Amino acid sequence: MPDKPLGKQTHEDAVSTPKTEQLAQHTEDGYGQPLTSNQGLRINNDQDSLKGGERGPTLLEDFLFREKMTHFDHERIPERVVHARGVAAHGVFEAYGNVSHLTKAHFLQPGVQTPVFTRFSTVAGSRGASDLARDVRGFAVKFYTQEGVYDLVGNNMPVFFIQDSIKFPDFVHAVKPEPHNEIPQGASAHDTFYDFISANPESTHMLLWAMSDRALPRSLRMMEGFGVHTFRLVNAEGKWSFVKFHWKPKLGAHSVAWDEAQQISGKDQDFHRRDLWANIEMGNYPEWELGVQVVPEEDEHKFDFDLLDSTKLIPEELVPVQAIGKMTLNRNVDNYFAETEQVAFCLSHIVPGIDFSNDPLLQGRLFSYLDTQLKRLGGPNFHEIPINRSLAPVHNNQRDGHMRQTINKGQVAYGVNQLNDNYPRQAPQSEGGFSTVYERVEGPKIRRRSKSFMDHYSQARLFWNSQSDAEKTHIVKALRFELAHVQVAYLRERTLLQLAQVDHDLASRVAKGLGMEVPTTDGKPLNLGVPADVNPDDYQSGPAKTGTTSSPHLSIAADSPINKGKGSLKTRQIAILATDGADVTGLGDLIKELMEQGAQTAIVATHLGTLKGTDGQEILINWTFQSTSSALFDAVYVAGGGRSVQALKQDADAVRFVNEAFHHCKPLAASAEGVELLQAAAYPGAENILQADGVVTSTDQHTTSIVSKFAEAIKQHRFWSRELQAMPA
Ligand code: HDE
Repeated sequence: MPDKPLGKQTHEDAVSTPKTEQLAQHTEDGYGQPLTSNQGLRINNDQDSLKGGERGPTLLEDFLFREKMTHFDHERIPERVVHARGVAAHGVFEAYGNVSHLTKAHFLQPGVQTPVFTRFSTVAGSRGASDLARDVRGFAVKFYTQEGVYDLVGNNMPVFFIQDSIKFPDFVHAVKPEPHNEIPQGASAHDTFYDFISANPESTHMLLWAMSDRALPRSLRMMEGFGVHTFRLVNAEGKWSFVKFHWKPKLGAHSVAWDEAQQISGKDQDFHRRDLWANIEMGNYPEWELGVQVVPEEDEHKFDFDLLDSTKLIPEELVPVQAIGKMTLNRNVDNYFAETEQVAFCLSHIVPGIDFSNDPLLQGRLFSYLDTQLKRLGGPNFHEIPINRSLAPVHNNQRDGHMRQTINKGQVAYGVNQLNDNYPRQAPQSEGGFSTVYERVEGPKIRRRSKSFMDHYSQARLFWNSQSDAEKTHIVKALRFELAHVQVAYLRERTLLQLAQVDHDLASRVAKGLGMEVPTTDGKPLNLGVPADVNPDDYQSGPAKTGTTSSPHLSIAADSPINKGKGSLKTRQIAILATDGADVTGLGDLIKELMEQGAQTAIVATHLGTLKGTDGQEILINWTFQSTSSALFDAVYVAGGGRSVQALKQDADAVRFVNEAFHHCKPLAASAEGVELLQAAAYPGAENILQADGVVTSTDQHTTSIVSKFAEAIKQHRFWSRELQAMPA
């Protein structure tokens, strides 16, 4: 299968580079060296096993065969139970915030640069699942600081499904493929997920995030990240404040349409992985600002939600996000397994100046990640794997264990010793010794959740209220899709009941698509997650709060704060539809102009090779309608030229290409006869395609005015208004 448009080697490279050089580019390890065993023994035949006679049985003596096969048999390590599918890159974090009064963390002090390794992931699917599943994305950053490794293991959504980590195995079992038939792969649209969701109202807020556009990022480079929990920042005097971490993408936050996501999954299930890889290879390094929301210790109880509850966010209207640094990802991995697969994130990887809070979800994670790494990486020495190694020197009395790499010297392997002058010694705080913040903890030993965690719907409503009309429609459609895949009607009803607590309009729009009525409470409690011997009333959601009713920062519409003023053509993929007989005069200028603004273009035609323009000029074709899809592009341009357009109009795949791009609300442009292809692609309800938002046409060939109008349209990302008009929900 050839590379996709963003691939390292373009079709043009492949055509112009001599065969021998093309092969040499792929020769890395051991180039020019003899083949050896793992012990360095040179091998003279790696093609035949050792046999008793040419046609006889293989001999047990064949140690070379056994070494090779044993290694192969053990090539896989257990995949992550969650976040199995991931992609990662190296980069640098540069701090520039005025934070010394808040934290003593060295890597956060202005001017300090720290190497990072960042792994993005989907949660539910296994390693081979599609990148474009409707799912939460993991956003885990390992900072190799001078004071030790710091891991900020976050997601692309600021809240979570549950409040206490003891429920995590239940939640994960519910969302993962069902145990009897292992269906569906990487999808929440099934009964067990909605069984869990509809019985656990604490999940309702996150459910809306997972049904929103946030769950379908256009690119990993175009999504926000969040530390989710409230952590603490600690300054040199030991004074601490609460903090929430945010990653804000420089390119803005953008998503794709659900129908498009499903098509991408079929056409290129490595879409996000490829996009990240290729853009880093091309020098389009993605960047995020690290921001913090800081709450002084004394303001802990100032909010109408509990800061320790991970199903709640702090609206940016109440506590603004201050930028304190920037992360740039600028180097791809050399080896996926050694780096991306073996990287081990742990919440307990912390540095002085940052500390944990008592959030019960965070506290449980402190146990789970270390435990997971022991299982996945086979023992307690995973910190010695190159990708996990601290850049700060490591000295302690831990010894031995599976796959120990360090060759410790000397006779002392215990603390409090005289033979080694008591080294390695404990470090005072003034020399960077980590010390947990002093906090008085008092209370009965009790298995209970605080009543301050029990408002399950107010912030779900805040999120709903903060969405644009198009985003709301996407949530409604997503829930219709998901619940249509739920077989047991009772679970649909129960989910509608939860939605009705958030907003009646939301529930009734979803219900309409399901051919149902919004049910009224049937006397059953909304929360089935009430422990035995506890008064159920103590675990029911309290009355809805007033407070902030809408927060523009929660939307990713074009005019939302995250996207305002950030429109650009940078890294946008533009398909140019043309085939033999296209009017190529000026097409080169159009392509040049778009590329100068940072876009990438590809010619899509009815056949591969070259196309002959009206003036006899030949242009290299990148893709055919059979080998790519409009779902893989951000915008489409149809070149003029009677013969070319005629051929495209007669090609059902070409017509569908345009039709789908329109359906997915993408910018479209056409010159001269190219306009006819747009008209041929209109579907019922979209007959006025040429007047629709984001459709740019010109009666002349490739004029400068069409380029600038088209560029403006691409900067808008999508024209969801079309969807609202043609496909209301
Ligand atoms: Fe995780 N999570 N998680 N999680 N999580 C894992 O650790 C866990 C949670 C997150 O790219 C596992 O190494 C518990 C919230 C990311 O390697 C495991 C709870 C957030 C990654 C685990 C949570 C996350 C993981 C599986 C409930 C956002 C991928 C493999 C308290 C703040 C890191 C592994 C990577 C991975 C446990 C909830 C983010 C099993 C018990 C909330 C980004 O240890």
